[in-house]
Amino acid sequence: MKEKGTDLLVGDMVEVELTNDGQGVIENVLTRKNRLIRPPVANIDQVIAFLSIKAPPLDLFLLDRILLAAEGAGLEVLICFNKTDLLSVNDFQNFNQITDIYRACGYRVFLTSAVTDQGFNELKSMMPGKVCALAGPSGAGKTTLVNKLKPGLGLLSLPVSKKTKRGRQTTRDVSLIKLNGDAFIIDTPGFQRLDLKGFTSGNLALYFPEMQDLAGSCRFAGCLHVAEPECAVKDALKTGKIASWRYDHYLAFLREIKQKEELFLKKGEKE
Ligand SMILES: Nc1nc2c(ncn2[C@@H]2O[C@H](COP(=O)(O)OP(=O)(O)OP(=O)(O)O)[C@@H](O)[C@H]2O)c(=O)[nH]1
Ligand SMILES: [Mg+2]
Ligand SMILES: [Zn+2]
Repeated sequence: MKEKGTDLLVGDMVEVELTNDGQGVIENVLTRKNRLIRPPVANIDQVIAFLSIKAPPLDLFLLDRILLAAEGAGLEVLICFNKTDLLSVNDFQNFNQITDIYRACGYRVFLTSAVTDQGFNELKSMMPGKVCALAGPSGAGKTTLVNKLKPGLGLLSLPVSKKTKRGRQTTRDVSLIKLNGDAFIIDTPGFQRLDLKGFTSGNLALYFPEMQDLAGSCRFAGCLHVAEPECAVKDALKTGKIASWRYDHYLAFLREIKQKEELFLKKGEKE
């Protein structure tokens, strides 16, 4: 099939004109209901933030970025922590605190293992009637999951590097796969970096579910929850209602967004 124009994403709905040789030409790309920059997909119903707990090590900074990107695009997002088989009993206790925090934020959290099959059916039960896109670092086990969902598919999956315990960027393309019934899953290349687009320093906290409701209780309207007095978010941090790493990530994202805003202003001054 030949494409007309280049800005096509997996998940795009298109109108195709059939040609005499049984092929087709894309005549029109229909308006997208949503899109993500990374993974580059369109018209999805659900993002599955898919990370391994070990090998590669759990990266909560990346997880919070994925959650933010999904929330920013107005998408439902699930969290899947994979490779639970690699956890010791002690590890599990620490890890439970992490899952509790995300659940308290309102996220649905799944613990899975391709080795023991833990959580597989629960995760699968979230897919009917939806187009789900996997998003997470290389080596987390995304393709392994897709191969389990559709036996016989045989997508390439490779062990993580013994030396670095990181993935090897095995999947290079985005592929949409039809599962039984009306479920679709999108396998995607793993990534480590994810730019924040479409957020402002003023609206960032609205995308952190645990901060959303508190923001109205801060003394100052427009409080950014950094050093302002009588800040409800900072109070919640002190009493442990907000997890320290979530707040630290908020501050890091805020710095990043502010830098972009300052650059934008400087550019505006020059013009
Ligand atoms: N122990 C363990 N290993 C797993 C699990 N799931 C996947 N793996 C292994 O992890 C390695 C990486 O899996 P992939 O499915 O290729 O990872 P990926 O997320 O698709 O990686 P990229 O395509 O590079 O983004 C493979 O050796 C898998 O067999 C799991 O639940 N437990
Ligand atoms: Mg893969
Ligand atoms: Zn505040």
